[in-house]
Amino acid sequence: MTKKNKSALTEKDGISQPETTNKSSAEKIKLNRRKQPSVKEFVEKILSGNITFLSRAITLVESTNQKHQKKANEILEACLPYANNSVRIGITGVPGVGKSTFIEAFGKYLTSLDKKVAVLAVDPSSSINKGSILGDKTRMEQLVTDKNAFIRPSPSGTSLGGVAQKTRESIILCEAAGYDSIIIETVGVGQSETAVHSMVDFFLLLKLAGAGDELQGIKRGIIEMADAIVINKADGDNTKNAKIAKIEFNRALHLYPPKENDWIPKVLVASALKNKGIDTVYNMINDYIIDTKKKSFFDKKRNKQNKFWLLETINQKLKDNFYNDPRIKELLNTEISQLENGKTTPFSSANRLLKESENKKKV
Ligand SMILES: Nc1nc2c(ncn2[C@@H]2O[C@H](COP(=O)(O)OP(=O)(O)O)[C@@H](O)[C@H]2O)c(=O)[nH]1
Ligand SMILES: [Mg+2]
Repeated sequence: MTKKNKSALTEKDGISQPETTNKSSAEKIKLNRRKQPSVKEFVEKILSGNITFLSRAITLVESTNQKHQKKANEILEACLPYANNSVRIGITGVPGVGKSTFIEAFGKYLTSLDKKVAVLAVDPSSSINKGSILGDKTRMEQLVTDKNAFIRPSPSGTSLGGVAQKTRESIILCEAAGYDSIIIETVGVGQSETAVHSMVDFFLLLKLAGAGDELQGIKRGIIEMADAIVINKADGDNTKNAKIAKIEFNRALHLYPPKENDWIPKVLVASALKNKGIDTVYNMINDYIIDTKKKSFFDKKRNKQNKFWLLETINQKLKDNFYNDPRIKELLNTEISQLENGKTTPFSSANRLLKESENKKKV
């Protein structure tokens, strides 16, 4: 059994696969007979909260097949009017800090409040090491079996832009399926934190208490992005250190200029393992949402994010079209060897390539 197959997430994914579901046999037969349901059928099923169809639609979103993408786009457009009604929370932190454990505890807390929780991930490295950050050490065993939770590992892809776009689209599908709490886990590699920050309402940074000097080792820019820092593993011998760390982070955060919405990032302590402080984190996020909705900042931020993703998607598409063009691929190789032989400059090479791409479009 591969590492991936052992993960509880794969089991969860399994629940969503038609072959292994407990769906009624009539539904199974229907799914088998007509391999690809219509857009209308997809949308109806998603809106009724059908996990099998939600999973299949996400698979279409993640597919690189053009036919699948076209269908995915039609499903997305039809689902859009039913989306948006959720709180989107991003969670980041170094590996081992307890993200998965925290998401499990937090997710269970949310479902205990009758909320429906979808957990997605942005991990561009998952396609390289074949693992998922959601499926590593902690498998969220309780959350996977919760009927009000839907967990989906990171889409695979070569570029962060691609992975992030697929996750954003999956958010829309999950919301249309009635998930009112969307949690997006990311590991702090490269630009993935920035990507997740630009698709969530609230961005949470998990930290561990160290031996003093708490700001050491914290990535530049992450403080500006975080709406809250939660010092995890505040249990046992670590309880005191966590409290000290809280004071230090609070002091440090006050040195930063206030955010656009006047929100001063909060620092809390929690123990994901012992289920301590989870309710406090929930209340804080809730206060934030109420406050930013009152000030219309909530919608403003989402609009800004939509605009950002519009431009981002255009950039991505332009690049993909360019680099995937076989003519360009060939010419690029020629230009590179010309460049290596000192026969041309990067700028004239680039111009020739771009011109070639333009010419091709005209014919
Ligand atoms: N003592 C303690 N251990 C924790 C806590 N949260 C997570 N852990 C442990 O830390 C390890 C890494 O946790 P995991 O959730 O997989 O971290 P991730 O890599 O950030 O997702 C696991 O062995 C967890 O049991 C906590 O609050 N207290
Ligand atoms: Mg994890």
